[in-house]
Amino acid sequence: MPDPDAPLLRALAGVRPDRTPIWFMRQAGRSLPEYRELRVGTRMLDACLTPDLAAEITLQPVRRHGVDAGIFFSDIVVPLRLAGVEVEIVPGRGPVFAAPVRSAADVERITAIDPRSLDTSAIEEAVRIVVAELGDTPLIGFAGAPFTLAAYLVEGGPSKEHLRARAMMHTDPGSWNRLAGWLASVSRVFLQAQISAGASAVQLFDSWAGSLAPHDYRGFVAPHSSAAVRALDVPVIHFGVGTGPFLADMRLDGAASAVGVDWRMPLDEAATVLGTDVTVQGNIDPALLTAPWPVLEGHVREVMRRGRAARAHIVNLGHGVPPETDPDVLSRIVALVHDAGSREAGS
Ligand code: 1CP
Repeated sequence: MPDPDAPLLRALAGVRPDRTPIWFMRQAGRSLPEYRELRVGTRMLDACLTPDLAAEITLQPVRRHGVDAGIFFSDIVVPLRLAGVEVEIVPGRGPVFAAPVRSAADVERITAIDPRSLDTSAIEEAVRIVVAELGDTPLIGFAGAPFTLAAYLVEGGPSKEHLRARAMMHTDPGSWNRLAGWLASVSRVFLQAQISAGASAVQLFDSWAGSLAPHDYRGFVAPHSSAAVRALDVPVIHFGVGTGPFLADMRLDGAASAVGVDWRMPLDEAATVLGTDVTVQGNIDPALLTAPWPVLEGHVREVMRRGRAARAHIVNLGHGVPPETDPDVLSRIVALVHDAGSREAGS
């Protein structure tokens, strides 16, 4: 059972814990040799749906780095696969859909699938194994936000500017809202499966929201993201890259307990925009992971100093761990944050 006073959960509740919590987005995965070894011969989505494998991959970075949370090893497109949508994760590229969802008829077809029909038993089994193994350490569940999922689904695969999804909002708002509403329901079912099996918090990833104009974010996206996470039984972290121009909206009217900030906006500035009833998460620049240690150490200390402007701070990167990262550097950052954070609390 996770400790209800675990530093991550205290920070999410708005209390500054004695030890500053830290975890890394994409901490499981290709930066770890033990992950690469375990994945040989198994396709990504098959690995996600094999409970003991997904559980072991989730636990690897927790054992290695001593982070304050596990993040469930899965992918944002897993619930779509469970809904029967044909999708593969192509190595070196990302999610690719056999049939992109572009026309009103495509939207009609996909949204006819009942989100309550998803068989989430493999997810629940994996989460139960992880939670039992983690002991005091909390597990963070996650899902993709409707816009980031739509960015892949409408395009058919990864894209730079997500033009087709953004165009649909304006060319056929009815279809857009139907699709985004359905994606919100699918992600919510995925989150609820992880929560019912023991996840202590969840993160909604709207990684590509930064490609939106603020008024489009407000009008076409935020209501659907809110629907995905509103009134869940655990605290919600809401993350996106490049969301500075509409950061306050990322609070989702109080549905988010914490907002993740990328490396572009200093955390004290973010805290001013976000106010005092939300925790900040972030925002070590992933580019600095390859810098000489004294440079990186100075940067991490600066991130922690600026994070003191918020009601509470969860240290993380501004985006995911790059695959070529030296895992020892991540362990060293964890030790630094724990040491520096507890000195501060004790002083
Ligand atoms: O073979 C492999 O190792 C594939 C690489 C990989 C991994 C390890 C993919 C393909 N997904 C994942 C796991 C994953 N995906 C996790 C769990 C592990 C962890 O965080 O430790 C999570 C939270 C995700 C979520 C995810 N998938 C996001 C949001 C997070 C983010 O980084 O912004 C996104 C955008 C995806 C899509 C996706 N899946 C995989 C890739 C390479 C991508 C991105 C493709 C692109 O650039 O558009």
